[in-house]
Amino acid sequence: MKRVLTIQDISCLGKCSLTVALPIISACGSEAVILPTALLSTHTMFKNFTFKDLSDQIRPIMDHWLSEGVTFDAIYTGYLGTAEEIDLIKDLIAAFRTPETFVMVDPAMGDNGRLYPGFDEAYAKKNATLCGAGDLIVPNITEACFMTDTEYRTQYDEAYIRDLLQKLAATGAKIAALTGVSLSEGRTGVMGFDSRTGEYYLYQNDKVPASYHGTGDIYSSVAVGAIMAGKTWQDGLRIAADFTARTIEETLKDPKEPWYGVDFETVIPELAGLLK
Ligand code: PXL
Repeated sequence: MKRVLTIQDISCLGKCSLTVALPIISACGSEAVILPTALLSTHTMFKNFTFKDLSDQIRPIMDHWLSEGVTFDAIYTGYLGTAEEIDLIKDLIAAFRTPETFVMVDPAMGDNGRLYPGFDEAYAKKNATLCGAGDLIVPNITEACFMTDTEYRTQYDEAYIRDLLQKLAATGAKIAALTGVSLSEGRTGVMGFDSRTGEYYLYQNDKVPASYHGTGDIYSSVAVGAIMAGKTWQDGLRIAADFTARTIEETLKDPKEPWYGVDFETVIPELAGLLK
């Protein structure tokens, strides 16, 4: 069985980061190992959330795993918390990486042209250095713009997306993918760029007319799960887009505040079909 280490926060309530990654990676048939970076009462779209930095635990946990000879088939990072923590995570990746390890970085830090509460431009730039360690990186357009000093636009064409992908690849990431890319009316999806071959991959599906919080974490978890299940990076990006769209469709049946999170739970049984 493949073993995936996922490194991100625990938001106790609010359907994001580890509470999403764990069930989805398991449902894709891989073992999910977690390294929590911070403990929050809720995600940061709630008011008055608590935040406990757990970075002092990273090195002791890592040293214990190293002494036990633990290995990982994939390392997948998401929302981290502090710039200092990113350096620790880079050390961890270097310590566990083998030529076979698949490293996926989701530099989760913003959306809709803004960084999430608590993050600044220095944090974004630090995340760009983490992206440099990625075999696959999956920022949204907001995150990509903050990491590459690019103007954020809501109206754009394919040339703007290709330019952003090339700037992302310049961080050192082997494959850069941008999520939330809409290149025609009523369609949305993902565009990827493999810097080793120069290949672009565009996948668009019908845009569900709603935008929910936490969809990025669902997307990334399915992508890494699908790739660990033997899919190519292109198929991983496509399956993750289809699954995420389905979760939004499901959520529309039971409308709740868009900042809360999406109902991915009832769509999990469909993963098996998507991964066939
Ligand atoms: O990736 C979304 C996310 C994860 N973790 C925390 C967040 C958010 C988005 O706001 O606040 C704590």
